[in-house]
Amino acid sequence: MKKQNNKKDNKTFKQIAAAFKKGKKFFVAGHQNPDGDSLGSTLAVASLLKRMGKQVYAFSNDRPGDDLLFLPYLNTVHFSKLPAKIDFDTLVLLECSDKNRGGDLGSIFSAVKTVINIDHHITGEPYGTINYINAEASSTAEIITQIFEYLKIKPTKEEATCLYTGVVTDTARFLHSNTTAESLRAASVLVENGAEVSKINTIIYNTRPYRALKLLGRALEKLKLLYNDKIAEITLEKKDFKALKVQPEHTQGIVSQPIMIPSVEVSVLFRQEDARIAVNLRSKGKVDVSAIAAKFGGGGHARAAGFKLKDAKLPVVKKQLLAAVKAAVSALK
Ligand SMILES: [Mn+2]
Repeated sequence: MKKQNNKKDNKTFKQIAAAFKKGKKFFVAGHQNPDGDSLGSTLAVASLLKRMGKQVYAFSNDRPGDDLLFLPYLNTVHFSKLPAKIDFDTLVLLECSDKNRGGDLGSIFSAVKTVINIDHHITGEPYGTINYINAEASSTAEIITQIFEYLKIKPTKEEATCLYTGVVTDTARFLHSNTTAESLRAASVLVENGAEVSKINTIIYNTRPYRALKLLGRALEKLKLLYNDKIAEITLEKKDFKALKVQPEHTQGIVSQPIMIPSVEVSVLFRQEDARIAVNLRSKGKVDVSAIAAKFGGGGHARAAGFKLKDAKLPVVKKQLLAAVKAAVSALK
């Protein structure tokens, strides 16, 4: 575990607090294909601003996966729908390392006076009028929790639930190396304010459909170790999905399983879908798999990345990708 070095930037918190107080009509959004952190942070900020007496339009370009449907206030989010009348003064963009990550929000950017950009990913270009970027924070939700504290406003049970979900999913239940004393402290504050640890954990991590478990079984049977057991490879073909009557989304979590094997540095899942090949990559930490995914037009994080190729042939994609992974693994000391 890292020691606490993610210092809070009170000067920027002060600017955010002033903008929250000054603004009247807010547009709040996270990134496309939202995860627990993006959506949890969006919901908590939208709720906070409403409690401060503001008009709020909460937006998400896409719907979340089934495991996040329990989030409080989810029905207040406008999914993929922009309002007919755009007269906002403030845009709060969460977890968006570039201004296009939230979707097609050009009309909102042109309408507002103030753009507040809050994120824990290093941003290429700080596009906001106010930018709070802390790459040492585990999650955007951790930063939002600090903003509640700065404002001296206690999160409601619902807001605490949304934010705890963000911290817990971005740290994978406090397992990843981004788990710091500060993320645990933020979690403690959220639990104090009503987030239910066991309930949230059961919904997100301990609930799997029957078909997803059957698919996991088949995937583990097909697991191969390559290159002195440093690379794990699973290939799920159309016929696997058909035989088990499962959908490609049932593969969630499968690619992470082989990382448990001590020798494995990188785990790769190839998924043959109707018109495309999807590839998921996981790293134990030494190899930056986002750099590999980028070569194929994809992206992600150092430890978790992926890409999709249309009209590609499975054997060709496998050969090229595995060569790139081998090159990255062989470069390790
Ligand atoms: Mn995040």
